[in-house]
Amino acid sequence: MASGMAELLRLLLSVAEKAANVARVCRQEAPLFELLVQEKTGVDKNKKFVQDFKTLADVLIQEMIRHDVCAKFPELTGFIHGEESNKFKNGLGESVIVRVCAQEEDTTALLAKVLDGDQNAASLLTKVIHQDLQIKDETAESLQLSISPADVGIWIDPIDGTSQYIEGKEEEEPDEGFCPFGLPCALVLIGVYLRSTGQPVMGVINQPFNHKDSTGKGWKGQHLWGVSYGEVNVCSFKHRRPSCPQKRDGLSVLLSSSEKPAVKDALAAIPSSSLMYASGAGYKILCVVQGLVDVYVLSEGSTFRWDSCAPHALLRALGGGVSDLRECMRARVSGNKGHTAELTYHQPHTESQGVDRWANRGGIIAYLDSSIIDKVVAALAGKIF
Ligand code: 2IP
Ligand code: CA
Repeated sequence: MASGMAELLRLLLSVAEKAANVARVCRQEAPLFELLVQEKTGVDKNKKFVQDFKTLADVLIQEMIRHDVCAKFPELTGFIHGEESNKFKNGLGESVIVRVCAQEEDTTALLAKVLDGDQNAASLLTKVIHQDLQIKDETAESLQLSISPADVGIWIDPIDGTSQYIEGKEEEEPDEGFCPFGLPCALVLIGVYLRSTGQPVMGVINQPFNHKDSTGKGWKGQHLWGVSYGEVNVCSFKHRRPSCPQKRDGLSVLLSSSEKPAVKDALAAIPSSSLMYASGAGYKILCVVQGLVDVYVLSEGSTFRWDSCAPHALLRALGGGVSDLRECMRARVSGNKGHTAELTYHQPHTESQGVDRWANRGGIIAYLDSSIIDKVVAALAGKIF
């Protein structure tokens, strides 16, 4: 079954590119853009649909990935998870289950029903969803892994950094640097984990808005992937030395702008550390993957398995990882220094309800070099949790 995982990777690269096309089309085509940015206020609040169009875009991407993957790999049915529920209510109060149909016209009809009869918007979306798109990548195609698609499960975050996507600030990513906010922070994340151990083994990241095209109006994206299983560690991103200008000497730490002041103060007290901020959980891990910062630290349980699975696989392929911050701190207290407490992706917190079952609730620490864990944990000891 060696080629099964290579085939799966090729399919995930293609379907992530289709997802990026949906994300771009929703901002580029006027009828969709109007729906995307509509503010639901006052009397108009429930006139259109009960859920937002942005949620529909998310669900649609998720269902498209599910549809395309299950069509080729039926053994993955029931093992593809995402954040969104596909049950919708339209303006007439009718319940519609959003799914991608075998025939294009059936998908259009179904979407028109969710979109309160807006045929134009429905067919614009359907066209992208049903396009046949193949991404070619020689390295990906020559992969040999001793596991098969029947051994894995998938986490999808259709659009991570939704607020940046909706706000749409047109920052371009600087050469060898990162954007603190704006469209480049929005990412499509598809992570693959091993059903038996929960270890992330494959990740595809598509950044739909990486740089402007030659007309200056549209956007071009980029994708990255990584595979880490057994002896095979391959990442499409290659590090260039010396690293970027934003990465200074000392320890560069990337945080959410909403991080607790106590955490910021404790990390700022590490000799020659510098704190930086960016939007999007996936984007922050991607900055670590690209070596633009040394570490991403988050003290809250505000990210979920779908946020971290894909970029975690890329970090592992490069020798790094993503760990549970609280577990790392506990390990230090109990003298178990060096225990990395890496996140796994197969088991829910059974005592929790809804999305909290899949929260990365001890916070996270993402690194290329695991010796950084000790420095961060020592600085935070006694200050949080
Ligand atoms: C969000 C998104 C946010 C992030 C949050 C994620 O996912 O990545 O940007 O917060 O943790 O759950 P922050 O930017 O402060 O790190 P989504 O956009 O899919 O809701
Ligand atoms: Ca997310």
